[in-house]
Amino acid sequence: MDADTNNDDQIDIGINSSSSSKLVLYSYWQSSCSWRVRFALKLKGLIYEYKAVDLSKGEQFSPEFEELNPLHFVPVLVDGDVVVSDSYAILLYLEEKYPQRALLPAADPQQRALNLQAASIISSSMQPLHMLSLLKYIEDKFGPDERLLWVQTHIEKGFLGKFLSLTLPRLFERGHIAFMSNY
Ligand SMILES: N[C@@H](CCC(=O)N[C@@H](CS)C(=O)NCC(=O)O)C(=O)O
Repeated sequence: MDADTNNDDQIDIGINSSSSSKLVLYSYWQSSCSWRVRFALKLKGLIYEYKAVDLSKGEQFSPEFEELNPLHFVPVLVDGDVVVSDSYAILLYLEEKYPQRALLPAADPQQRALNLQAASIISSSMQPLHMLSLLKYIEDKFGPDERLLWVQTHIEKGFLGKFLSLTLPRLFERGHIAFMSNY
């Protein structure tokens, strides 16, 4: 695992720079789950250390990383003594611990629910069907053509579904929702 500094993500105003906790994000550049968290950290102006876990080299299976997430998935956020894995949980943790620049609309339960619905569709109903370990399993069992077909089918199904393709863009256009569902 490389411990490198991601300057791009750290140029912000650093709202947590005076706090005692130090944020560390275990991430991989091709991981959409990790990007969700990176966007949120950036938006909230939080400074953090970026630790790359190279999934292509199997670094998610290292003993050091297994201590943090026995499921071997990035992202993992470490905030002092607190360790949170799973992007959805990390977003909600950040929202509660660092409420500045909210990810969710403040008051309206319906708008909050729509945001959570969009985030949940992507993180629970779509992305798990494309994770590296699953695609490797499909390729090993059925070959590379089946792997490609599987990915295309499920990405199209998710993005062409009525909620993400019609309802959500309409709400964005009208300025009704533009928060957590952006990620
Ligand atoms: N539900 C988890 C899923 C995490 C996940 O699937 N991470 C992928 C990268 S986006 C991963 O680490 N894959 C490693 C593997 O499949 O071996 C989240 O949203 O964080």
